[in-house]
Amino acid sequence: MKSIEVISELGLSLTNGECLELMEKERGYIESHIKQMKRDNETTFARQDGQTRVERSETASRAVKVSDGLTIRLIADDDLVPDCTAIATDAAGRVLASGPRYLCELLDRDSDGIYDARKLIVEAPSHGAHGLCVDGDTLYYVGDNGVWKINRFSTETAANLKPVRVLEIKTGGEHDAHALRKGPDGFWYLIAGNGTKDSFQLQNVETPQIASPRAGVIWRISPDWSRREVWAEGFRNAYDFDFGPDQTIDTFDSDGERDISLPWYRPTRVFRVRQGQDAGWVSRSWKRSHVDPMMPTVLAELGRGSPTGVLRSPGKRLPLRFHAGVFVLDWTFGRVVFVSDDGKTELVASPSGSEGFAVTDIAAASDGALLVSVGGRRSRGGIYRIDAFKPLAASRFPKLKWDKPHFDGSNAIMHSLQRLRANVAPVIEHVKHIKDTTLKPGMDMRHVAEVPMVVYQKAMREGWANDEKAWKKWLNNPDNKAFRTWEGKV
Ligand SMILES: [Ca+2]
Ligand SMILES: [Ca+2]
Repeated sequence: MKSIEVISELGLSLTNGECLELMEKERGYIESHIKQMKRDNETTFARQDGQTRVERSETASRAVKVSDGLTIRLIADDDLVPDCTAIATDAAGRVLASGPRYLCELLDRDSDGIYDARKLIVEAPSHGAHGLCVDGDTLYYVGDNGVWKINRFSTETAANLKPVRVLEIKTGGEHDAHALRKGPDGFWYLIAGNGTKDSFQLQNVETPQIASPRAGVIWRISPDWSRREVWAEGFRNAYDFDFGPDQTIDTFDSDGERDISLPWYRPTRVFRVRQGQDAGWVSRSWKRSHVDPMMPTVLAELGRGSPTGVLRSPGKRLPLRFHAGVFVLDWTFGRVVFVSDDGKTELVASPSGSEGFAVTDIAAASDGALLVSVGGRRSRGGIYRIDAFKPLAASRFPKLKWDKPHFDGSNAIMHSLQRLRANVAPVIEHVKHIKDTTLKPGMDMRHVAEVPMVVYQKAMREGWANDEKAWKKWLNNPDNKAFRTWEGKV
């Protein structure tokens, strides 16, 4: 495992990545407590570690390398945005950020492009927002077991800002509710990880496309929050999404990290999803392959990683090659990757040395540059700005077309495939029952699988129903694992 050194402002040396959580626990509590005391009076320390804010920005910016034609600059440091989990921008150019127990607006009092103070909006949510979304003068955040809204966040004084919960849903864990966005159709879209199945009872439209949702889902919710429908299902733990062309949504889902060396391992994948689709994560060690006709389009496979932020390219200002596609973030390896609509990928930013670059969220600045936050699991917080070396004139960027659904094959075919999958579901349930109740499988007459009738009929049609070799091949194929009652090689 690649490890990234994070030097905190207190001079502690911590190891990032999956072991960070364990190693850092004790240290993190003390550290965050001290930081909290420092922040309580909202004073900003212009000088730390003998360096000015500008010098610290220069050092941190040099530790990240960016792709040709781009520049990067740290614009908010750990003292302003510790352990930053989410960022958002508004049309007036405000930058909003959240982390554990803070949601704030950043201020640049001397207009040098580096934030030097912050205005606290609310001391919440406790684990830092996972979703942050501005709609006019209303700010929404996802955290503290719900979606909350704060009216007139930019004009009212902090004492008058009272968050109101508009939706109750599990948050705070790494597999709970995450990002929120307002769709081009005026509806709310909320993505939730595979730890939120208790919330499926929130679905209340008359004829939902997905009647019994599974795993991680994307919700579509009416503007007044009263009508709720699961729009897509079967994600493992995608954190963020953005709208793609023709009523699609782009998202970045996690891999099956425990199965890294096994044949059925699936890497992190960037999906382009349509309404009603199932992204194929069924259970631990069982994720469907992209060749499955029911799967969303897989725009890219990006190996190991921990997917976080997703942003449709703001287009304007950045070099032309970044105009049509989506930016995705990987927390584990500190990668910002661009995936174009035709599936080409480019590494946009990554750490140049051993400094941490644990990317958590991405937003478009009002001028079209990219803002990327770092933090997570109590690591160093910050916000970087990625800009074009020679910005293009910010004019006439084509608006995203979202008025008609994406056409991908015949609906009749999709419906019959859906029916076929529904037919197979009882067989899978039965297999689970056999597995759970059979303690010692016999050695000679071993029950190895339940074969769905549709598969047997297919074998008859294709002439291999009596071919022992062909059946062994079918049974040993990891894609058919769900039908196996005993998992050894046949
Ligand atoms: Ca400044
Ligand atoms: Ca986001």
